[in-house]
This record gives sequence, structure tokens and C-alpha cells, in this order.
Amino acid sequence: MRVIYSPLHARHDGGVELHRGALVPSFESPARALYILDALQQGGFDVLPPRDMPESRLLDVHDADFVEFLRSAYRRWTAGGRDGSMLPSGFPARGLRRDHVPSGIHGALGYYTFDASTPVVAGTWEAALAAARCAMTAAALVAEGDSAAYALCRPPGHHAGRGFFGGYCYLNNAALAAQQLRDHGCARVAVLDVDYHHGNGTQEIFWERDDVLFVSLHATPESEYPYFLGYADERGAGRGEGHTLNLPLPLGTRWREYRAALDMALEAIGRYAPDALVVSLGVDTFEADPISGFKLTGPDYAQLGTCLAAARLPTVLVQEGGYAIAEIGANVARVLGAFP
Ligand code: Q9C
Ligand code: ZN
Repeated sequence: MRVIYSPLHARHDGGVELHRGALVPSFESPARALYILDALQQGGFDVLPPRDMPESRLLDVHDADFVEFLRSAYRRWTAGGRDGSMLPSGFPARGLRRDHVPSGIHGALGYYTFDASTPVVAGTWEAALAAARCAMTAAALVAEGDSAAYALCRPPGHHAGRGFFGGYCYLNNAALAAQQLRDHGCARVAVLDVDYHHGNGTQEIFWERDDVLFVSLHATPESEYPYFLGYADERGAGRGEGHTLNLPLPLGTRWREYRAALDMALEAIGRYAPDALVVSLGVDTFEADPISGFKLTGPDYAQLGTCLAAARLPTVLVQEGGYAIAEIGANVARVLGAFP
């Protein structure tokens, strides 16, 4: 399968994040993409740059005011005399207004994000746009007949919603890939999210739609990020009712239990009979991941790839999380290597 990669990801280097009460070096770093690229090149994969997809495509899954905020946020920050990483310090929780975007940059930043782990720096917009273009390009290749394609997206995307960013994510790459497939010959698309964390952004974007099925395997939000979405009773609404399926799993989950949930997810996808599949491929389910609590091993990722490929659907794989940098490339290569 072909790999889509842009070196522009390196323009985004957040530096620091608020993690369990401390400002620590960002887990989501440029090295992640470099290690994946290196492993895939060693593995003989063909690496292509993204196409110059028009920015207007973003507006199919994101609000215009949100996209404009991301595009201009860092300029506004520096105009206020600041440098370094933008991090928010106040959010519109219950009891506060959500119908008004504060005109000042600090209030606007809190309005458009939901955590303090997702810094905006000078190159964030360029990197996020390049990642979105990687995902849309991989989807275009699959719509044009490739049986599978992999978008080496960085920053990741599945926590970003229609009008908000967070969880290291700015633009929702997987949602943009799914929309690209919808617009180019696929009547029904399934998104399977296997990142350790629930894909709250993707779920929100497709919540009321029946043309995109969203299925997610993830750690229980009772104790794990993003805490406030991803429970089993969330099933979609309106036309989308029954088109969201969440399979939260306990901390310590190993391949045996993971595999059982994966089979349920793939059965639901089989029943939906989509024309194509988008996989939100996080490898932060790995036993050595520094921020996660599942116990998948290296060989388990080859099994995961085998299970995904056995669905025999045109498949776009989109990189999400994975923070055990030494093994991230090998684990991604194991998944991709299982595809014919
Ligand atoms: N105290 C992805 O894997 N920080 N995002 C968690 C826990 C956010 C993960 C802090 C984790 C986001 C794409
Ligand atoms: Zn994750």
C-alpha cells in the first residue's frame, strides 16, 4: 500500500503540555512521524507527498469560524506581545456562555479547545493542514481504486470536532478522509477507531448522520482521556441513531479481550455493509505507551492488521496516537504489512 507523508508536520512542535498537573514536554512530538517514516521506508513502502487539496474541503466537517481561528490564532497571540506555546486557562463549562466567542485571544482560545494538552505554535496551522491533506489524498487514492492507503498524519485528528480542538488534534483527518470517500463514489463509509482514546471529535462530527458509521474501541473514559465522551450508551441521534458504537475496555486490556471487542466492531461494520473503511490507527494501545494502560504487544499489531484486512473493504488508514517512540514505527509497519 502507498504511504502519504508531508515533512510539514515538523512545523508543529508544541513543546509543553499540562499532564496530570504538571507542565511536561509534549508526548506528541515530531520524532513520532520521523520514526514511523523511517520504519516504513525500511519496509519498502512507496512514500508520496499529499495533493494540494483546497482548504474549502475542511468546511465539510469543520465550522468556518473555527478554521479561521486556527489559521490566525498564533498571529493574534504574537500581536499581543507573547511568544512560546499557546495554552488556554479557562473553558466554557456548565453555567457559562457558549453563544459568544470572546474577542480577546485568551478567551477565544478557551472557547475553541477543551484541554491544556494541545498547544498552538507558529507552525501548527501549516502542519495540521498538511496532515488533513495527507488523509484526503489517501482517501482519494482509495476512491480511485487502490485497495488500501495509509496517511502518516501528524498532528493526529480524532479528538478534533466540528468546532473545537484538543487531545493533540486540530483538524479531524479521519473525518476528512471519510467525507472525501463520501464525495467520490462511496454511499456508505465506516470509521473504525482503534486508538487507545475515544475519538470524541469523529463521533461528534458524524453523530446525526447515517451515511457514516462510527465504531470505537478505547479505554474506559471513567478514568481515561477524553473522560466526557465514549460511553457505551452513546449510539447517535436523529438519522444517526444506531450509527455510533462505543466499545469501552478496562485498563490492562490484552490482545485476547481486545480481539473479542474487535470482532464485535467488525461484525457491526459487516452488517452496515459500507463501500469503504477508514481506520483511525492509534498505536497507543501498546504495552509500553507512556500515557496509556492497555497491554498490546508488537506481534499483536500484525494480528490487528490481519483482522482489519480480513474485512476486505477498500481501506484508508489514518495515523492517530502512539507515544512509545522507539517502537511506534515497527508497530505501524506490522499493521500495514498485514494488508495484501
Ligand atoms: N492526564 C491522541 O492519542 N492528554 N491523543 C492526556 C492525561 C491528552 C491523546 C492527559 C491525551 C490525548 C491522539
Ligand atoms: Zn490516543
